[in-house]
Amino acid sequence: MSNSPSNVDSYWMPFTANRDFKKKPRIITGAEGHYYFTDDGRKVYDSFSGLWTCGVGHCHPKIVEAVQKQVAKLDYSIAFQMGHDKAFELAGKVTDLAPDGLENIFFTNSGSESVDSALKIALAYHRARGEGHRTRLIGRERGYHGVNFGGMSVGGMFPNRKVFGPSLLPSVDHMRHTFNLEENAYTRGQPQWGTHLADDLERLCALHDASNIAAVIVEPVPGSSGILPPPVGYLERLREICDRHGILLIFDEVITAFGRLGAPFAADRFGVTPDLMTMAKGLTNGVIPMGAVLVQEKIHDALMNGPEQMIELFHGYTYSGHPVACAAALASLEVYEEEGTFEQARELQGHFEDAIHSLDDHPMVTDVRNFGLMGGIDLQSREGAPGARGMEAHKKFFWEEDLVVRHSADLLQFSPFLNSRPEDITMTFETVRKVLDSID
Ligand code: PXG
Ligand code: PLP
Repeated sequence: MSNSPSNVDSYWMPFTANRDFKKKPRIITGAEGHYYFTDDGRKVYDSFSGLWTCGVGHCHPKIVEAVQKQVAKLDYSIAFQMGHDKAFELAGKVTDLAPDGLENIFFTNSGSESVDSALKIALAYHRARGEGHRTRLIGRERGYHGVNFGGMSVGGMFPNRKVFGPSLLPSVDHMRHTFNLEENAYTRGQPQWGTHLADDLERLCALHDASNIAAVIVEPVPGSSGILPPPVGYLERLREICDRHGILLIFDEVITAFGRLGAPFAADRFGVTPDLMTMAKGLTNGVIPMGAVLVQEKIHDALMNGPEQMIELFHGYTYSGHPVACAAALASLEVYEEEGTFEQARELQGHFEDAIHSLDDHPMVTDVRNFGLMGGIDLQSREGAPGARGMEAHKKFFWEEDLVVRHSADLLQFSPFLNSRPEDITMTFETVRKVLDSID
């Protein structure tokens, strides 16, 4: 019996070329460890660990069991004016893992919600301190902060913004991105060139007056827009400028949190602690949707004012701290600790770097970038047909090589499992070469 869906018309798929996809659907029906199973009976290697989500592999038995137990014990628990045990336990565990100072956590259901929550908390914090004039938010070109209105506004990916022009938040500006092919092509890890680009924040402080700026949000390593490791010293300089001007620094760690850079958080890896940090994806190993915002204690405490019977922050989601998501997150954190996942990722990064840079000399490749277990390969676009080469490669990987490779236009992205077998990383990039050799 076929496992293929009988009707593919109704489902409007996210960030997908729907019409093209539905001509020949690529359907997943199961997963285990490092593989997906397809409706035509194949086993396919996942080189993107979900969507940067499933660091320890799919259907990890310990996480599956925790979810099964929790859903049978407490399915949902009213989130407002009531609490349940698992949410408090998880809040303690994540804040223990986080860099010092980040002592409070607000739960959401996704990265996009985490970003919008963080921006709102930043605005509320300044207002509570009598600095309500700090309303401007600063993002960065080529930043991706999800698709809700706040995240889209501070984000800097033009295709995501193009259609929504005047409806974006008004009081936003953007720093320049740090991508520069002339200076940094084929860099392994962090580029040496580009530290001075952090001074773009000083330019915006002068233009808008720093006293009007609430927060700066950046991904420590921008992911969706192409894996752009920060120039050496760049994040440190951003931190220093924010401190000088009383501006909150938000790290969007939706991709980088929970081991992707071989440390619990990018903040640990770079030795730079933000005032707020967003996370999602790896919080539950992708098993149940969940996100969160970690905040410095001073931010939380500044908002704990007014009459005690009053709500301090008018913000929250029906599913904030959902019991099943909390159970998945608690089990994931246990697995990360028991299996030494972050250390495993750290040990793999040298091999991953060598493997991905084996494509440096390919004539179709214009740049290769990597940091931790994040990697990107830019393909030269076909004349007049941007994205065509990336799409053709993606389909060949899937149909002919039993490999899922994420692509965004002509960028190939890689997010190997944090517990990958080195030979699978080697296989991935050998297959990339084979496929690039076979297309025009
Ligand atoms: N911030 C960052 C830094 C992200 O990477 C989001 C926010 C939004 O999270 P949600 O859970 O609302 O999707 C993300 C999500 C890709 C890719 O191919 C990246 C994301 C999502 C889908 C694809 O790089 N990141
Ligand atoms: N829309 C309506 C009509 C609602 O009642 C609610 C929540 O009660 C929402 C949107 C927000 O949903 P959520 O809390 O899941 O984000």
